[in-house]
Amino acid sequence: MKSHFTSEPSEAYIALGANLGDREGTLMEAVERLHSHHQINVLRCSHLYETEPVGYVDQPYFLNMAVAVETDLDPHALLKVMQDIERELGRVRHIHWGPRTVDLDLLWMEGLVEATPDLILPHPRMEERAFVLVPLNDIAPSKETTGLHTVIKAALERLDGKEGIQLWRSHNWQPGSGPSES
Ligand code: PH2
Ligand code: MG
Ligand code: MG
Repeated sequence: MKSHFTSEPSEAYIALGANLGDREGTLMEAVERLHSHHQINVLRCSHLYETEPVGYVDQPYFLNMAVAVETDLDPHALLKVMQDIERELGRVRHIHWGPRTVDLDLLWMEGLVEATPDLILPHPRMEERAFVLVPLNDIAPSKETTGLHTVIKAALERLDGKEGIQLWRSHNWQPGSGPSES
């Protein structure tokens, strides 16, 4: 655990996606930047998946992944860090659900149900999106009390398979050692 935590950290899950430029490099950089924040510790990192675009289909395939972090930030402060990373890595907002250099979505935070104009938790569309659920399934502990695992399992069954989701790279993230460096 990082020594900087001032209060008991909680666990949070973040989905990442990219479909422009060096997708893998950008995702890895986003994970590094999350981890290098003094109040965020990346605990687990999913494999990387290449996924068919959903919603707005006339755009390049995405790479998607998910991470579990621990943090003592409140969800709005965590979201602000995520949006800063998106901006620093060159994200420009053009088309709703359109192509993006990098997208970080806060999915779920331990014990939190929240509905404010800028943040809804759990993420309202995560149960409909295989490109979120498949990576999340890699990192959600199967023996946990929070019910996240149960939600993922049930949602994946309802989704009737994982069409349009291909394993791109199996991945075992360690701080400072993305797969491109090893
Ligand atoms: N993100 C979207 C819209 N569509 N499709 C895939 N496959 N992956 C994404 O991350 C994605 C998408 C809006 O955030
Ligand atoms: Mg998104
Ligand atoms: Mg987003």
